[in-house]
Amino acid sequence: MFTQENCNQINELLKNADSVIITTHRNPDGDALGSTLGLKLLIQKFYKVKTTVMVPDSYPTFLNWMPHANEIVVFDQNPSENSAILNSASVIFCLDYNNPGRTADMEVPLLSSKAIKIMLDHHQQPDGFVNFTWSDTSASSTCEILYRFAAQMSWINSLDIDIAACIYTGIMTDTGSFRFPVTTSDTFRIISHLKETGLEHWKIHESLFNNNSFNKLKLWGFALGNAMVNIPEISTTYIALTAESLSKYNYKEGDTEGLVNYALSVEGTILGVLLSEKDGKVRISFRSVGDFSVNKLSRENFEGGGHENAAGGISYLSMQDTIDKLIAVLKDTPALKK
Ligand SMILES: [Mn+2]
Repeated sequence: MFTQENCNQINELLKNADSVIITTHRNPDGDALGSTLGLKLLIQKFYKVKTTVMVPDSYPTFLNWMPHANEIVVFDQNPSENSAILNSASVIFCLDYNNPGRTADMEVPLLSSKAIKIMLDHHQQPDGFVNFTWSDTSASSTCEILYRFAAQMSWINSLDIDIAACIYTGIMTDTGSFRFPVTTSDTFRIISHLKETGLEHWKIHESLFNNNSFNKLKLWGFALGNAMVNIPEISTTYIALTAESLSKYNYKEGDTEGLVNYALSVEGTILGVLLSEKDGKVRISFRSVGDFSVNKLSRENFEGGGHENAAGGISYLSMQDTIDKLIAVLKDTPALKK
């Protein structure tokens, strides 16, 4: 958390800033958008400063309904203009990531900007590229940290239904609908407060989960029926989606969100992996149960990281070479052997 002095400094910064940019990681998810939009709405309640949410690349359409989502600036739609906006910002918030590499092409302008940088995050091993760091790896989500930050800034009695919807979305999605062990009694106390604003939480579940496109479900059918491989000797199940199969089902950003959990749900599986090929790279999602660290696996082999049981990575090899490399690494991993 921050000291009271940190909060006083941040208050002064926001009072005197010309512009505030709120950033998050590439492939933004519910926690990324919930925390950035929620913070924007909070800042707008208390300060006059122009505040913009900027994401590295486009976000999934199932998050289109989020309050003020239509005002989000997508960095890669106009990199030169958006680099200039980052460059001239007074304050940049870094939400739901702790390593500038997680912002893809936004990394260079982000690092070169002279703005004061403030991190709120719950991923492992934060990088020291910011001026203020609130890193809590035990927090369920960045939205839960945002709530605590708002409480410390004395903003919390001004929660309204839109801010509550943003914070709820991040906590709910990052806890797997309050299922994962990171969900604590404090998490539920926060939800209770959010409900007091009049929040209709069921509408959020409807928007997120009963909103599948026909193509997406056909893609999931193909993924489970034809592209999933179980290797019991190493307690691993993976799903590999080539660029060709993604395009056959008219893939849209976010269509494979949550698919990796089906790989993990296979009986006896400790490691579930989703590999998807896009723009000549293979993006990898890892999920594990128990004390097998996918953060370590991804950091050491696939230029990524995240949490102990959920992490992302990338490979510049072909799909088949990536799978071969993955299996070779896992074969030497005693924790996965039967
Ligand atoms: Mn998160």
